Order: sequence, then C-alpha cells, then structure tokens
Amino acid sequence: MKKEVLKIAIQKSGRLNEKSLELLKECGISINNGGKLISSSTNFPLEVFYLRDDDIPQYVAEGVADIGMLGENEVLEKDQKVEVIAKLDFSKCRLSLAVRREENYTDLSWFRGKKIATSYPLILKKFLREEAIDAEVETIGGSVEIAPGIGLSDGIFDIVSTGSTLLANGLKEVEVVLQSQAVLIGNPNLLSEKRSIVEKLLFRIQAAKSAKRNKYILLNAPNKNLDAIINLLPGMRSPTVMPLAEEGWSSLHSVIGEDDFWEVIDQLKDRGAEGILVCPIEKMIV
Ligand code: PRT
Ligand code: ZN
Repeated sequence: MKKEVLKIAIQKSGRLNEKSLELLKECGISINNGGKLISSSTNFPLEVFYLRDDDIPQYVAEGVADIGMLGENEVLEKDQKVEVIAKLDFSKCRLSLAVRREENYTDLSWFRGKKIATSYPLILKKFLREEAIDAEVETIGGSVEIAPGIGLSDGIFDIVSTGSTLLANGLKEVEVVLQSQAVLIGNPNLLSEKRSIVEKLLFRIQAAKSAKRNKYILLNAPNKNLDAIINLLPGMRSPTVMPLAEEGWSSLHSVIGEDDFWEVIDQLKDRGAEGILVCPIEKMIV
C-alpha cells in the first residue's frame, strides 16, 4: 500500500516564509531544496507547497494541500471551508482602523458615512455590520496607508505591528478590530491516515512552542531557604534539588516561563539564590 504523505502549503516568500520553515526545522523535519514550487521531507511524511498566502485557504479547502500555515487575518478574509488546528505564536499583528492624526476622533460613530480603504473588505464589512456603522468600504490591493493622504479615503483598516507605518503616514490607530498570528489550518475532511500525520506534527509543534516559552533555570541556594525558593519555581512537576559539595547549600534545577523570569528574579535573590543560570530549552514535552 502507498504510504500517505501530508501536503502542507506555506508562503513562498514574504513575512511568513522564513518562520514557517524554521518551525518545521524545530520540529526535526528536514526539507529538500526549499524555494521551488514543491519539495519533500527526507525524514517525515511531508510535502511542502510554496504558494502566495492569499491562495493557501482555497488550496487547503479544495484538498490540493491538506494543511497550511498563514496569518489568521488571511484565513478570516478568505472565508473558505478550513479548520484552524493550532495557533503558532509567530507573526503577531493586529487589524486596526486608523484616521488622520489631526482628526478629532471620538468613537466608532465617527466612521458613519465615511470611506475606509482596506485590503480586508470582508472582515471590515462584518465588523461594521456588527457595530451598526454605515460606512463605505474601498478595497485596494496594497499601500493602504497612503489612501487618506491622497484623498482616496477618510480612514483605513490595515495590519499594524509596531505602528511606525501609521506614524510615518500621519495616521493614528483608533480601534483594534482583530488580533492575528500565524495559524495552522487544515482541510476538514482529511482521512484518518493523514489525520494521524497531522497529530504527529502537532505534537512536535507543541513541544517546540512550549520550549520557546520556557527556560531552564539552575541556581545555588542555602538549604534554609529552599522551601521558599521552590514555591517561586514550581517547574514541570517539582524542581530537582541536589546537594552542593559545600555543606548547607543545594543546587536547584527547574523550568520557568520566559515572561515569569523577570518577575521572580528579585525574589530569588532576596531568598539567597546565587549563581543563577538561565538556558534555552530545545524541546519540551509536558
Ligand atoms: O506575496 P504574498 O501574498 O504571499 O504575501 P503578502 O504580501 O500578502 O503578505 P506579507 O508577507 O506582507 O505578510 C504575511 C502575513 O504576515 C500577514 O497576512 C500577517 O498575518 C502577518 N504580518 C505580521 C504582517 C505584519 N506583521 C505587518 N506588519 N503583515 C503585514 N504587515 C505590514 C502592514 O501591511 C503595514 O503595511 O507592515 C505594515 C505595518 O507594520 P508596522 O510595524 O509599521 O506597524
Ligand atoms: Zn498575500
């Protein structure tokens, strides 16, 4: 019987391409000569299709590809029959409404009767409908941020990341409509053999994601303060504690959230922790 191969669509070039390939690499998947239209993995039943992100939802819905990696914003805009299997924690951005800096913006009702330029008409129209705002939507392919400046529209609805594009074009962000990040989507009718490959891939993705969010921490602590320090560092089950050669001291190993580390560092020092090492984790199976 022919062995099933899972077909994944990723962006050919652009903001998502590198990160998508990097994630596959972190999952231990080696890809042959990337960059062509199709390439295959040497050590995982996976074939990679390189496409424009706009086309990925349709290809996945039609079963040309089984799964795909792209921005949630594009998935919502294309509104195809696909399911979101996992959030991937990269390419985070938001879709926002923005107006000229000098406008006296009060609230959403400002947009009544106004013209808004966007490359995301479906998401915008849905939002305006829900908020009962009657505004005109002007669909344009790109460079949305210049539309108010050239008199094409009163406001824009576009992707914002740092906000510097808005700033450079004399605009201010007034409403955040949607938060977005890269997601893994799938055809809803995958056969069980392909589903089990997706499960395997997901397991690896979760391990890579958890590893990124956490750090391995090692420190030396006086035995009398061990309980207090352990309370700050609960780890995966509980920290590992080993005696140091020096009497009355122990070495403690644990796992800590990247975001939590800076929160507890002062408390660790207050409790006598010394020689604190924080190291990256490559894979984490919880
Ligand atoms: O060629 P193809 O169609 O495949 O690519 P594309 O040009 O449609 O997409 P691309 O590569 O620009 O972006 C792919 C995805 O990256 C988007 O769909 C988002 O999900 C995500 N993403 C994350 C972003 C940004 N951050 C981003 N900052 N996409 C676009 N931008 C642009 C935005 O359009 C605006 O012009 O960057 C500008 C805003 O950035 P700041 O930092 O100035 O606010
Ligand atoms: Zn695109």
